[in-house]
Amino acid sequence: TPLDLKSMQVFKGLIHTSLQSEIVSDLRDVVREAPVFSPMTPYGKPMSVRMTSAGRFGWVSDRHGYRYSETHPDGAPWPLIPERILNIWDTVAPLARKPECCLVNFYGEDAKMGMHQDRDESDFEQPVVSISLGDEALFRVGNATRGGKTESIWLQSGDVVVMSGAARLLYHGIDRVKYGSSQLLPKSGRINLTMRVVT
Ligand code: MD3
Ligand code: FE
Repeated sequence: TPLDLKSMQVFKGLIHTSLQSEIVSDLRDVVREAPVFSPMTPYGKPMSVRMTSAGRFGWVSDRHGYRYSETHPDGAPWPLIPERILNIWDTVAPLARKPECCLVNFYGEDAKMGMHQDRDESDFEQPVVSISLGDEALFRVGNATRGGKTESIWLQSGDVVVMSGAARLLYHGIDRVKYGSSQLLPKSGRINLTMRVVT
């Protein structure tokens, strides 16, 4: 049974440790085909989070700004979203369309993600599903406009968050990672998978 935080659904510990490890090995295959990169912020500074994607679309950023692209910065199409990751979408969002993007974010020791909205998709009726792996992270959720009261929760390895309805357009971000808090990954750090319908 999910915990409701500002109408987002948090499924604590939905993914058991053996499935988490299998997903990490699926991600090694994804990264071999689509190497991680440090996207540039619009200010010309690299983001502290490194990323890659799977699915029809991936998230890229360059001098034109942030956008979805059907190709990796190296020009190749993105790898398919691994079946085990699609199965989690189907479990928590059975009525939704299929995800067209699985963004893979890598957080090292000092990585964070500033407060933002996910609003580059064309259908906000479709949910966003997030999977946390590895070190725990302090997740903050605010409101549909910038500012106002926020709530924070620690996201741990195996937690799944579903943003739909009123939650879909809330500002959110990652304040910090408790580096070394999980044994899942050989080198510590956190991986977040964010699946979305883009078109
Ligand atoms: C709330 N990622 O990639 S996941 C992102 O942990 C992103 O890497 C964070 O925000 C991360 O855009 C947070 C949880 C999440 C994902 C999507 C959301 C929260 C959301 C969409 C709408 C509202
Ligand atoms: Fe986001």
